[in-house]
Amino acid sequence: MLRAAELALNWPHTHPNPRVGSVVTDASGEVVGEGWHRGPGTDHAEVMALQGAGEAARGGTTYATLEPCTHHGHTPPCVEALIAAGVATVVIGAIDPDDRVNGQGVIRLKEAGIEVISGVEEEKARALDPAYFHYHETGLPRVTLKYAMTLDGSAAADDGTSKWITGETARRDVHRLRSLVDAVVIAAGTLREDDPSLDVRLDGYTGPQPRAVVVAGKTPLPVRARLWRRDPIIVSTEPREAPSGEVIEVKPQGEHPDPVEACRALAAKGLLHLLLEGGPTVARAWWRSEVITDGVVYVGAKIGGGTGRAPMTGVFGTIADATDVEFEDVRSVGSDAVITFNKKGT
Ligand code: AOF
Ligand code: ZN
Repeated sequence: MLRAAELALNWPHTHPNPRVGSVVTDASGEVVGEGWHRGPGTDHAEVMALQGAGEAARGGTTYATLEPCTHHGHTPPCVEALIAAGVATVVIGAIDPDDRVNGQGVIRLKEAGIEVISGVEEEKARALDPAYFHYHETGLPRVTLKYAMTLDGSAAADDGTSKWITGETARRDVHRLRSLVDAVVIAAGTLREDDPSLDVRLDGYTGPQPRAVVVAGKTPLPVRARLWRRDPIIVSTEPREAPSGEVIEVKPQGEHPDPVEACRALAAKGLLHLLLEGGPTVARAWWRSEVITDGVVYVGAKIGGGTGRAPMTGVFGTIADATDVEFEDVRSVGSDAVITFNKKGT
């Protein structure tokens, strides 16, 4: 199962489909096939592994990090492939939360006389693709908040400048983060002020680029911006023209798009994992709407010493109202530090 989990990450860009890995052993327990999913329209992991195994799968065991599917989607059901291959035992990591499957896979395999063992390394299996599970359980995407700040908690200088809080290595790490999400989200203010590209610029990177998403209130969008080359999605509270890409309209919360509605609309487009890159107003609105599930904070080895501008500005209410989060990882990147956290219960 641990090998299957490793295989699942061979191609992390599967959304809206899940990352899934699979290993097939023959009747003597020897590995005879390995597979992983590569996104909509391609073979499911078990099918790829069974193809590698051929006749050797008969009487053996198939391991899959996700419950084999029972429905005809882009491809035929995996349970039928497992039954046809004469597999004796199927070992499953996590139950598939997709309504079309959700336990049906286990039932169908058992009905066919196959021994099923489920919940093996379940936590690891779910951790392969937290966004997929979060989406099917809540209808919302995983939203990772990212920002950089100085050691004394400032995201911008007194004159408003905010570039180069961290060094080169940390900035490269952001590109690695972007390569693992479906979309990078900013507010229209950041589009105007920073003119970002929001793409992955890493040597040798050949994977897909994340979609660029701009959350826009009532103010006009810039006519010229690098982002127009990337066909962004504009999430807007009203109909508007954009030089490229597409506009999706969602109901407002005050002046801005309602964060929950914006998230729902983006997830419905298959964007199950969003990286929220700012600025502070959108970060605060999305945090208060409780759509943010986790975060990555780069801490520059610098002290500002000014009045500065905090990433989201202060505590909402009193200090006792601050939300507790769980630090998942704290590590150095070059001369800076990066902290990844999960909001409790997500
Ligand atoms: C598996 N193994 O490797 C994957 C599964 O429309 P389709 O055919 O691409 O199906 C997408 C759904 O199939 C997805 O939501 C999930 O329920 C299941 N994905 N199942 O047994 C796999 N990728
Ligand atoms: Zn399948």
